[in-house]
Amino acid sequence: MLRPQYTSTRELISLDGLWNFEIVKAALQCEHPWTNAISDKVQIPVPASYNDIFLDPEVRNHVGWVKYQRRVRIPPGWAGRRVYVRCDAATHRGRIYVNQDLIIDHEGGYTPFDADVTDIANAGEEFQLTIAVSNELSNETIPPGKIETLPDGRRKQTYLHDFFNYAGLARSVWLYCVPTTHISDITINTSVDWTRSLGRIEYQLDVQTDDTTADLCAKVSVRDENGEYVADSEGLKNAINIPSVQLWQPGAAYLYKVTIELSCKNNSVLDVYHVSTGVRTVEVRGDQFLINNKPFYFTGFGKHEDTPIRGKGFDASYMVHDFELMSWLGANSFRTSHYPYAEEILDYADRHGVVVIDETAANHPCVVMWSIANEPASHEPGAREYFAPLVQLTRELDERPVCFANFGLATSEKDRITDLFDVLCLNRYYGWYESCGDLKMAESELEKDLRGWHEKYGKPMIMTEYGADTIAGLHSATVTPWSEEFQAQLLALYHRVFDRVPGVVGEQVWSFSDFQTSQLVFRVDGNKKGIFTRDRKPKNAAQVLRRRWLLDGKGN
Ligand code: GCB
Repeated sequence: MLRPQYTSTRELISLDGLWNFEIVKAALQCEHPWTNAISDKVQIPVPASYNDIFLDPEVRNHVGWVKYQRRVRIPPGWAGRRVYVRCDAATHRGRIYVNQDLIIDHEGGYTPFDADVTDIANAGEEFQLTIAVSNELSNETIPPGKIETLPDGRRKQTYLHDFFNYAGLARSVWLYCVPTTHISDITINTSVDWTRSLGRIEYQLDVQTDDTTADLCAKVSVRDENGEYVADSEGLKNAINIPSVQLWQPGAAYLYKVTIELSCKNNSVLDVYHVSTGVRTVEVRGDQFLINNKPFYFTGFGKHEDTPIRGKGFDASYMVHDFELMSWLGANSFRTSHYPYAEEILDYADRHGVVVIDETAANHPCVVMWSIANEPASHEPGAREYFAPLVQLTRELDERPVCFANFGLATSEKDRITDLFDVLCLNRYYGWYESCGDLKMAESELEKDLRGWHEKYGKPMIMTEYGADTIAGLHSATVTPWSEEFQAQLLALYHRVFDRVPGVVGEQVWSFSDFQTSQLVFRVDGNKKGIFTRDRKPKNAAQVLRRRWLLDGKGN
């Protein structure tokens, strides 16, 4: 599925802005008339999670469906093309209605979906667009959860993951059109012939057409960052060689612009689409992680999409500022914990040479590895049977290394699945959840743990979570959990161990910034393990990281 794009053959209109909004009351859940016009007395911004926009706890803690609605006009010039409404995400389930008709029902709160409205709405006319969104989590959703009915009849969503169940239209909504015969998917793989400094872009196009007799062909051309022609090729599937290739490097991104022109043989161009791509290689060799044939050391964070008021709503200002803060510390990477992020964020990482461990399929040069689970019960019977086919499927779909984030209970003796993966990712909280405040014990336990994994598997290891909750402004000259000094001391301890143990190829602190969670006695207005506060002010520990990553050059 391709993202909508404005090209010489395609157009798009942003539907972001204020929409009419309504909470669907639980009692009406089933028979509610979904498509009634919603009053404009309550309006809500898109993109944003709805929970923190209003002050009413009934909205914040609502369990079930809400409705977003607005009127949309299809431009008259779009007659004869295919027209779609595209939702970049509806957390966790979304239904798109055009006037009275349900067009699509999509499950999965962090992935996009399209509704084809061509045969329902006419060019030049207006229609009522309703998007119903449900935030319910069950044992069949990702992430999972459970709904309880309280004695007073209210429904309560409970869940085990440690981030607030933000919901709604947190990413953009679009109206777009494509030619009836159009490029529907593009797969790009890149490789390098090191002896000849030759880059290679292999591509494959999928096409959708109503005309089964059409004799289609494609021209694919590559331009460099200055817009200069580099090479081209023909056919729906082929490869293009790039002499004296400029590699996409961590910290020094280089993106080629690939232009795909679909046409009928001997006829004019039918469709045009552009893809920015980088040429780079990724390989696991022994206990090393190589990018472009050179050992790479990950520095950075596990992140969340989380900001005040907007919740998980995409915000370009926060995005750019977050990347600025990461670069200020010398961080070279992050993990998209614990769900697929907005595509805009991966685009930005592509453009700025930031390396990503991604939790979903999206083809970006910045993505060097797939993480297919966070802290599963990999020590329990059945774990292997569950994960083996998933790893196999991931490998069939893409050639990048595969990992999962292991948690403390699934020790190197008890874990049943690590041999299936390429890289060991470990989340550890010695000194915090275990031996809280005892830094001496934490240091020896951590070292023993890491050495155990290295001796058993000899694979590269990345610490994908380590850290301590810290209240900004709480200071102590003694070893005091929750203080800024404690967080700094704890990180320094982990770093000493990483530098002693062979096979450690990365450190990603949990977490980039403080973030909202469900209400629990050990969460003070959310999780406070951020190196930055929720409004992005640095805590003391930022200096420890800056010294190590930027000034001492660890990972650079
Ligand atoms: C973890 C989880 C992360 C939590 C973190 C914590 O292991 O992966 O989602 O937020 O611990 O702070 O407890």
